[in-house]
Amino acid sequence: LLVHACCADPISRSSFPKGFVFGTASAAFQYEGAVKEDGRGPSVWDTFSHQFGKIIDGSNADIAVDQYHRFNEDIQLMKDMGMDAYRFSIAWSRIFPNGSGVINQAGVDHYNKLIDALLANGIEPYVTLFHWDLPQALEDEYNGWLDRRIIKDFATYAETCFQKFGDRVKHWITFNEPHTVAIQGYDVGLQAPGRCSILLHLFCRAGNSATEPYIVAHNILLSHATAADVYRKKYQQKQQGSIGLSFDVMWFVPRTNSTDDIEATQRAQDFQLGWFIDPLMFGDYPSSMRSRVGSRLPAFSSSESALLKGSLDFVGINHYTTYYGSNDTSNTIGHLLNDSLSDSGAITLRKHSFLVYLEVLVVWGVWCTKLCLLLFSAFKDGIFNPIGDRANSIWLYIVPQGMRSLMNYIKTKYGNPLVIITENGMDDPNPPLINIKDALKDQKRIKYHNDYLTNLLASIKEDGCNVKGYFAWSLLDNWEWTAGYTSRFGLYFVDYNDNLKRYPKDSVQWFKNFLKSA
Ligand code: BGP
Repeated sequence: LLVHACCADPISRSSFPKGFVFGTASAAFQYEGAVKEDGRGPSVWDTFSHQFGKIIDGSNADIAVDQYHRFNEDIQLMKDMGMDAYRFSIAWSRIFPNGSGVINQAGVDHYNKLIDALLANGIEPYVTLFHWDLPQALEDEYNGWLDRRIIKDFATYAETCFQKFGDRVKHWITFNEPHTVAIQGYDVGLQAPGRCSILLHLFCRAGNSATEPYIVAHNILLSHATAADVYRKKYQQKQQGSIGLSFDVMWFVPRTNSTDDIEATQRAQDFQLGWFIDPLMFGDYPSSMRSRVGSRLPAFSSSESALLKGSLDFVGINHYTTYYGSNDTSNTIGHLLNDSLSDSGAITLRKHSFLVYLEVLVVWGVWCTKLCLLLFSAFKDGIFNPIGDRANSIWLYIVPQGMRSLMNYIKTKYGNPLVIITENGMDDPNPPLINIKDALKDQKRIKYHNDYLTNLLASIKEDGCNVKGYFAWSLLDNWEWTAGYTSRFGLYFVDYNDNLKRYPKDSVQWFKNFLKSA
């Protein structure tokens, strides 16, 4: 369950195996800004963030942290810390403003410059192809991920990136957090394209929460597998790179040691990580999903299964937090809501969504029906019985041992695959709740990284888990989706009131010392 790390000794880079990679992570939409420059087409997140009430501070990412113009400056920040790598994403609509068709050379030029500058400074690029900013044109044309036509368009976009950048990019991540896309985008409707099936819920576009998340997930999985197949057949040998996907994975601990809670905890993990990784490892969805979702869960043909199976060179893990897992005895909420979050029969995943909702509600306070029902189920599960200390985001409990337990789970269940932690971090509040001087003293963040890394190290050294890299989320404070600018995950503080100046928090010095000791 929760495996505790043994060693109290201070850790440093030299405690980790040779060649272990340290970096920071980012995403195009959260960092770049410059949304109308050099021929970039709009994405679903441009549309969504400009709608009233979607983002808790009413902000958008038109400027974000302006990395489109300041990447050289930001690369110096990484270099100064001694980071080995940088994970960033390519904005699909900079390469194909309409999602498909004619390539936008100015977009290609931009990423060439970024990649070249990273390499010139000794920083290895890790590139995500899809970090949520789907070209709006594809949403308009055929409803984006809901339509199988997306598979071909994604594969063409991915292949274009392999062709243009693969001589220098050796680590490809096809998708960031497909589980988040399916649930937040198509079940609860909190993220783009904001679809869900409760029409009274003022927040979302009409959708069907009981079916759409599964269709979207299915098409994302097939898009990954198709792109990975193209990479392996045409580029991998020549370019000598690898291809993986980043999963969002919380760790779950049974609330009690009753069989019901233990089984529900496993189901929660099946409906989170298993939903996406099982098809890529074993060729099909977990059996608990197949039996509980029934005909609403799309099926893979045998050739699709073969394409999916083994299509990961590495497993990217975005891990932030741990939750209790508990059985949903009555499932009343599930029957009322008729959504995919009820299918697991575990309250666990719903509670996470509820906490994200609550965060949004604090500012806008209007979204009603679904919220009340989520509230009821979260109370049933005891939201005021947190599993750990909290960061700023109320969904983010700090439970470092969850990292070690999760690594062991992956090792045992999936045959010790190569794992890279592609995100891990915590946020502070935004001024005026905290002033800049205090924000720079981020001892809590230092402890967070130290303790999560200690547990990661124990999983490698003592348990034999095959982990080869760690990326902190995030290099800079940035535009955090629904939370807008209210949540600060950066190692560097960004002053949104003064020309986006970057200031090192104490955690920068901590990482510097940690990384120096090679
Ligand atoms: C992950 C995303 C990141 C980042 C992070 C912080 O799920 O991959 O893009 O945003 O979460 O969480 P949030 O922005 O939801 O507060």
